[in-house]
Amino acid sequence: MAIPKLTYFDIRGRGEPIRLAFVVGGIEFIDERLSFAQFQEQKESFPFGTAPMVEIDGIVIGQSIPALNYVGRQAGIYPENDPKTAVKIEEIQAYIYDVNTQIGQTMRESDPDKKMEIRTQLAVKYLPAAFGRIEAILAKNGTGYCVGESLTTADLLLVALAHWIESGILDGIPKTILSEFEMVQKCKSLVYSHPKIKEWYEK
Ligand SMILES: N[C@@H](CCC(=O)N[C@@H](CS)C(=O)NCC(=O)O)C(=O)O
Repeated sequence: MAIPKLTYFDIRGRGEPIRLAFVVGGIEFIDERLSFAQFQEQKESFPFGTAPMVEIDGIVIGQSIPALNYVGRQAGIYPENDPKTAVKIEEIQAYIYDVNTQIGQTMRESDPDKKMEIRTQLAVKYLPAAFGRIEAILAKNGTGYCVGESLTTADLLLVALAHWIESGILDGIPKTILSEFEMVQKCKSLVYSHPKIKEWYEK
């Protein structure tokens, strides 16, 4: 069987949780990173005209979360035969995706004043409320992870969202906005201290 391949940009973004799932599972993979120009040339070869794309086990997966969970299943961080745990993971992922979309929409706003206005609203209202909900889920679970007692693909997605916000690249959204969410910070430190993930970032 061919080595699985992840095709994405040379950024973390939607590709990094999938990279980390491969890494956690110790699964060899080709980490193809395209420039934006290369992507434009190849765009029509992606199932939905977007990246990431994962080629694995003879199939092509063109949506990031199904790809993450497919790899996660092989990595042991998404359940094989436990629909109740799986749906709780997917529920959190769907919410994180909603939050991502709210921020992502501002990237396409060409009027800088309008962009700042929307981002300020997100920073003041939407994001504190959204992360308050995520914090409550983490607190209720009580292990530091989103679901259950160990790392799942939901945690990888949450950490990717937190990284995007905390990297400081989103003008108008203070990079410190998540510091008050202790459970989110705890989940992050659990993920980043996973031996294989630590090794990946030290490379
Ligand atoms: N629902 C898709 C969204 C993918 C998506 O929007 N990818 C962006 C990069 S993060 C992209 O390919 N943008 C380039 C384009 O749309 O031309 C997924 O989760 O995979």
